[in-house]
Amino acid sequence: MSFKGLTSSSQEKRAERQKSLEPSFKLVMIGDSGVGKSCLLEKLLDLSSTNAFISTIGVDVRTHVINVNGHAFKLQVWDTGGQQRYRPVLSSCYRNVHGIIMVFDVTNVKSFANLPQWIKEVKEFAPNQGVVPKLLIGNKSDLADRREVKQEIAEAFAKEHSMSYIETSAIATTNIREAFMALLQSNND
Ligand SMILES: Nc1nc2c(ncn2[C@@H]2O[C@H](COP(=O)(O)OP(=O)(O)OP(=O)(O)O)[C@@H](O)[C@H]2O)c(=O)[nH]1
Ligand SMILES: [Mg+2]
Repeated sequence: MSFKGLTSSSQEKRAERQKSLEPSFKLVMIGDSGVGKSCLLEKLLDLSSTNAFISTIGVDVRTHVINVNGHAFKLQVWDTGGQQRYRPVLSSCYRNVHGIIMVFDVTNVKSFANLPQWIKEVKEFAPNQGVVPKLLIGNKSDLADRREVKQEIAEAFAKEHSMSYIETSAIATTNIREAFMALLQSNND
């Protein structure tokens, strides 16, 4: 099959370039609906966003090339819908995963209180979860006056569950690249 407008030699070059980007790196983002998973990913990928809440239906898979310590990684991010009704679909997302990003909203204590349930699902469905790097993100750090979860509490929780912890804001664009890089680097060590 040929791509319209591409000669076979440019197709070969394209294939070569793709190969040189190995290894590809699969990440799964999970967490309650509305915590900001899609917004964080949109900001990482520099996609224009209206910041409107368009709840993800099922799973949205996006690819991106990111440079870590001089290595280009082909990143594949599975942005999952946090609504309860999509949970049955999620079990198949964890196959061959290289990193798990769990997101809660620092202004919504319920999204923090639900983390043990997410951890339980990861344990159940991610066969390699014992060795795969995991990152906990406390998002919406820009809403300081509405904070319901203290940073120290979230940090202690993350430590207890062998996860790194970082606070981000998809709106103020704080720590987003840093968060993804931290996970990629821990896999590249
Ligand atoms: N103030 C503030 N609002 C945010 C931030 N991140 C996301 N939001 C808002 O939160 C709402 C939900 O964001 P989404 O990214 O769609 O949430 P989600 O986690 O993908 O939700 P599901 O797809 O249903 O699982 C949107 O209205 C965003 O504008 C943030 O860092 N700060
Ligand atoms: Mg979403």
